[in-house]
Amino acid sequence: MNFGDILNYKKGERQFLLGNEAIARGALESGINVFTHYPGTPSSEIGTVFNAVFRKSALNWVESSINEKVAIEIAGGAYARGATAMVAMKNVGLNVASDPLFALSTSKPNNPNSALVIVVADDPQAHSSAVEMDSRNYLHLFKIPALEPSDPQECLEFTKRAFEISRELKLPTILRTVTMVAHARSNVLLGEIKTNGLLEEFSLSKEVNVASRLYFIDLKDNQIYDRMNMALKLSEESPLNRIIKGDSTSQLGIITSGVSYHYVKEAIDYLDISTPILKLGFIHPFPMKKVIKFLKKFKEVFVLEEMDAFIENQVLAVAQIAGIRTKIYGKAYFHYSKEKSLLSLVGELNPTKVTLALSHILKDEISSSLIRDLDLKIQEELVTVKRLPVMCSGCPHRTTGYALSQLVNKIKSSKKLNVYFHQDIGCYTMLSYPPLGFANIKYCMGSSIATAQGVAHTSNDLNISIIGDGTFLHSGIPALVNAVHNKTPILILILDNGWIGMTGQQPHPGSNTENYEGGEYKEKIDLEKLINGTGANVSVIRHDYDDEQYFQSLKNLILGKSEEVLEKHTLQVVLIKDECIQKVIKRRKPELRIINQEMCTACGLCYNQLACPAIKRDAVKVMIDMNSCSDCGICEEICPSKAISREVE
Ligand SMILES: Cc1ncc(C[n+]2csc(CCOP(=O)(O)OP(=O)(O)O)c2C)c(N)n1
Ligand code: SF4
Ligand code: SF4
Repeated sequence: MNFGDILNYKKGERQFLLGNEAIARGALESGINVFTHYPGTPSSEIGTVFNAVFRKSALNWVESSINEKVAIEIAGGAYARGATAMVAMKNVGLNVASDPLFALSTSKPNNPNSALVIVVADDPQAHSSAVEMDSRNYLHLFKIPALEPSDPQECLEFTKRAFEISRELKLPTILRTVTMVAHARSNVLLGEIKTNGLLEEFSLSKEVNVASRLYFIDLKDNQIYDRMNMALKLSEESPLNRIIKGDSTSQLGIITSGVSYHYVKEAIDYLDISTPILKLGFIHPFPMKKVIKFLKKFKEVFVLEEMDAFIENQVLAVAQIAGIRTKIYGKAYFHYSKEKSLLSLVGELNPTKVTLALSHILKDEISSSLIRDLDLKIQEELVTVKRLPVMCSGCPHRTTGYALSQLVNKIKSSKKLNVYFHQDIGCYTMLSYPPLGFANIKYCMGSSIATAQGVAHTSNDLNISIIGDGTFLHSGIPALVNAVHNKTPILILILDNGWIGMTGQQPHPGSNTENYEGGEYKEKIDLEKLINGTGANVSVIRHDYDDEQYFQSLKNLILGKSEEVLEKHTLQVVLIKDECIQKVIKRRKPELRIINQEMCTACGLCYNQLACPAIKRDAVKVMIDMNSCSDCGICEEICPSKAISREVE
């Protein structure tokens, strides 16, 4: 199935869609004019769909922006002008977008069609994130409405509703998903694609679009809180907050939202009970009256949600305000009690965890053998093998990491100092894991160049920043300018693999987008010129696959530049141009390599220290797995016995 097909599906059809595809379809059915995003798992496919359909659709503009701040500002500009706009990002992306969003949510566009939906995809268990962050906590700060779908069908419907709410209230509206919704696939009943068209006439009125002290206090009073009250009314009356009836004599009720609703349904089926459920889809503002009415019916209520106790805490507050004595269970309740192992505030929920927690609440009504079975089941689930993430075979970052591994001890012992690695966010983050282990500090995208400065100002050691091209463009440039301005002696390695590798090889402004679907109109930013423009010393090295001395040249360059940093107290930048192998293998037929068993001494350099996953050792020999090898050729260059060579046909 092709992501671009979404435009061809007709009203009334059922298509087997990803949650992310359904969101894109929902936006197309809402007559979207402008889409921007910054890739980040689990939100990236929304951008892939829009990039694939852009030129064939009625959209005015689609872009993968340089970062989330710019993405939301572009969408926010279009929104002020009267467009129907969407911006998508992952959880931590909202941190980057939060400054403009705060101001944006206090403004009020003057145009009747204006609507802005912000899709934020959270990642419980941090499967593909550095941190586990619940973006819902921003809702109280921004004071904007938010919806949370449970499955792909709701992704489509809630997206459409989010645009309507935004248009009606003139407030940006958040659509919050989690991995298991964004990446779930199910049949989705489709509506009709709409082409809204932009009104020729529009007004950009200063009073309603400018967040400045002069207008802000009035705006906050009249617009933000008034609009929040209107949003609250919508939330109280919304069918997205609905009760699923159960046993009318049940002493227990369940309040849930998002994917947890499906876990609850599975748990109820498994335990063969019929508990009434309040399913919240319009999660902010919190529908207090509806919740109070629900609470009053039960002796006990169980709140189930992914990540923080966001809903549970509001249920507790509402119960306190209304003087309701219903006992409230939830993740916070279990987490802070002796029963933490039953349900924790950390990690991802699943049907077994939910069933187990529910069965413990209902322990007097459920057979003890069933609870024992569940306990065993969860123990089995916990023994899943934990594996470290690995870079692809042939990944250029492995080559750089291996070069560093050969230099570090040399520098440490000859200069009698320490070498500190400042890591950033990208596939190269995996260099932090064994056998290489290059990471002393790693915070967030773009932080490596600044953390290196922090340590350099307080020690004489060598500080090396490792940052990818995508991350450098996203948020590394200000820190580079800062370092140049302050003449801070650090070594910056920019691992320019041409793409945003980690999230699926999406383009960034420095990518050659000629071969990228929908990207032919993009101008490629020359990183070398950009860095030169800051006044930094930059040396460039390219991986040419015919150069059999690439690894040696890379090593020499990094060593030379490290010495310059230490001896001349200068800032040095090395731009390593070695394309992501996942892109290279699409254009080049790999030349496979073999190991000559007579020459191989099983020294371990290639399979242990370079740790290429395509090279394996069993009891008798070292071999290259032809299905995994991607022909980077580095093993051939580093083998001390010259045992590795190209396969001759
Ligand atoms: C604020 C933020 N936005 C998005 C992401 C998702 N993400 C993870 S790594 C990455 C960029 C990786 O690109 P690059 O630095 O070029 O390294 P590569 O993966 O190509 O090696 C992105 C966008 C994130 N982690 N944080
Ligand atoms: S996707 Fe590209 S950059 Fe990421 S590990 Fe694979 S080869 Fe390396
Ligand atoms: S580096 Fe060469 S000698 Fe060492 S294990 Fe690999 S193939 Fe054998």
